Amino acid sequence: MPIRRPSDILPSEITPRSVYLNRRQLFAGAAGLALASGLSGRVQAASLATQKSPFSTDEKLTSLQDVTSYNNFYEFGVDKGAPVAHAHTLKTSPWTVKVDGLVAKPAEFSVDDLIKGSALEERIYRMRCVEGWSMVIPWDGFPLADVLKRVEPLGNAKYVAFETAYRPEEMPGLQSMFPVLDWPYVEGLRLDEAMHPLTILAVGLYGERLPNQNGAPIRLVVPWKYGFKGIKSITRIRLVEKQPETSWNKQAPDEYGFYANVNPNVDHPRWSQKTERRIGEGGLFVKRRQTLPFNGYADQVAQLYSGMDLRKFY
Ligand SMILES: Nc1nc2c(c(=O)[nH]1)N[C@H]1C(S)=C(S)[C@@H](COP(=O)(O)O)O[C@H]1N2
Ligand SMILES: [Mo]
Repeated sequence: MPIRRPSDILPSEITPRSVYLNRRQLFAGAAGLALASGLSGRVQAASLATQKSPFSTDEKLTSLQDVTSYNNFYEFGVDKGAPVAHAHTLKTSPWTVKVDGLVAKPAEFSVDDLIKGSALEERIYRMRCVEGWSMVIPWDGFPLADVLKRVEPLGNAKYVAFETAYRPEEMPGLQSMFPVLDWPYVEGLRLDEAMHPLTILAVGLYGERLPNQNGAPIRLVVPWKYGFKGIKSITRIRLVEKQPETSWNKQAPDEYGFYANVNPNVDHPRWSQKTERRIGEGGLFVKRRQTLPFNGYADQVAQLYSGMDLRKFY
């Protein structure tokens, strides 16, 4: 998609402030809490100006409270509450992302420059974790393709490899004597998956810069794949020829494949993937939802896998 200059953006496309009043109050509250408890949690003053996207779902949003307090980010502990409790120790500014490997123009981008140089979009995506829960999150970001095009991939580049920061002094989960994963966290996509317009690098959610627990300052979002593909706090993106290793595939290859497309018909060896629990829909009588192939994005992405046996390439 062509990048539009700010002058091309219709006022109606910019998220109205009133819509996010509650959100802003919540963020302000979070900042106040962090101050009161003597933490260095910092909330960016400037909101992100984002255009609406035709790729957004109109489903009910998961609350900011749930999106920012029920997380997986093993660098800060394995409990869902560990990231919000501990991720404030990660220093997210300044931050650069090195983009290199099989490219004509390797580069190191600062996140601030990436934000200034791109037309940010709000992408409201359904997210589905392999553990069986889902959320609807309003991300702010831009297509990964925009960044990849800037470095000019060479003809033999077939995959994209991603790496999270490795900082034991800022990430308590890396200090453990019995590491849960082989650090740093790594992920990968096929080049066509990486170039797909649905694939974004997110720098914010609910119109504000990403909270640390959600992968600040920049993380991957691939809405048709299980959550673990959405690698957080990225420092390096590499174009490569061979399928790169991924953290969860290394950890348990029979449970987590390279593709990890959301698929109700391929069970995890220890549980079914047919249904999901939408976070925030509590109560005894709330039914689990049916999980959709490709998390409901089949119309846009199924053709990427035509001719592939998705039971074998799970
Ligand atoms: N670096 C890193 N990225 C990560 C993880 C992690 O442990 N470390 N967990 C993944 C998993 S399993 C999920 S479900 C999503 C959760 O993203 P969220 O907390 O923003 O909802 O982040 C993914 N990205
Ligand atoms: Mo996950």
